[in-house]
Amino acid sequence: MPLRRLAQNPLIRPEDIQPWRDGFEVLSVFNPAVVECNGEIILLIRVAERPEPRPGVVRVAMLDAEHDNGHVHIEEFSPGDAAVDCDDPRILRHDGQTYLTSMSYLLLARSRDGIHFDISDQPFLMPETPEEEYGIEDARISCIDGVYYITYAAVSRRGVATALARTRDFCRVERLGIIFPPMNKDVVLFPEKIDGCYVALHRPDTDPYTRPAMWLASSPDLVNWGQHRFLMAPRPGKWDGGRIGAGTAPLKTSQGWVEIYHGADQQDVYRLGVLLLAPDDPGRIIYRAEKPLLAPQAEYELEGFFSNVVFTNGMATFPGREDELVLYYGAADKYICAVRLTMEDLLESCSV
Ligand code: MAN
Repeated sequence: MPLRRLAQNPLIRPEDIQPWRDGFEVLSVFNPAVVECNGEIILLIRVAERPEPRPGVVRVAMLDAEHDNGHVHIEEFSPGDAAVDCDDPRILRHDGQTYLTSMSYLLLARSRDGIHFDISDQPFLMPETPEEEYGIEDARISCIDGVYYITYAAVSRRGVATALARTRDFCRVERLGIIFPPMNKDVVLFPEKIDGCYVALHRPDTDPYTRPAMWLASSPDLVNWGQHRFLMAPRPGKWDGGRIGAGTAPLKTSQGWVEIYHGADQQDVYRLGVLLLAPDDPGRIIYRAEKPLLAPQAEYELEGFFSNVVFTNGMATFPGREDELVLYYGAADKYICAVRLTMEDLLESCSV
């Protein structure tokens, strides 16, 4: 399918943002939630910061769990210590405990043209609760009846949970607590009720039984979720053979719900693919892409903090172009990029 990477990619880089905390550096700006609001495109950027490095130690930041005051403290580990495992740059394991090598928060950016963004100088949402001890990550936004609902991963020593927040104006934000307990992430909300219920895609971690798969759940009020139904699993040997998870908020089209999801293969290369779900029953898959829509190819996707990753959390109508979409994505867990595609091409790719 014809996809056009924006010539201005990466649109946002770590150096565009000042560290929020003294003594920290911005490692990555990536995986933004996306929504259109009053003629603007709004991104909720995941900013990952880490304590400035010191020679001979790995420094890990986390919320000060004893005092519920949003303060962080830093623990230092020696990479030479046999009990320390830091093979994956994203995490550090020590004595049966897993930590993150960076701490993320959510930052708001606005744009009228979808390309140039005004980035706020104040955080939109900071880690605050014990379940957010290691940070908050990978938001998604769905506008339901004029209210913007934000789902995000809350990471702590208790695991990765998904929390919900809501805002009407992107100024004030209200936390509604954890809606899916650990281990569960990649939660996206359908923008309207289906058959009288709110619906979400979610991704429980089912290790060691099977690879993490996508599920559906329903709710009367967006807070209490039940009626869980299996949707689809990774396909070993294919581009989405390792792990999968929902990406964009499902988009209502003439042919059904279009969902762009991520799939990692067994070598941890992250790609994006298209899914079409039946309009009246999102548990019925009309189409699932055999080939990815977007795969790491550009230099900024092949090399970064975690290489070979494209990961989306949202898309929007391209400003001024009714028939065109702009899909935002995190590239190599370091940058924010976007591609343009037409609705027609997207729907055509789903017709089997
Ligand atoms: C996980 C999440 C994402 C990240 C990918 C690739 O799925 O932590 O935030 O982009 O891994 O590292």
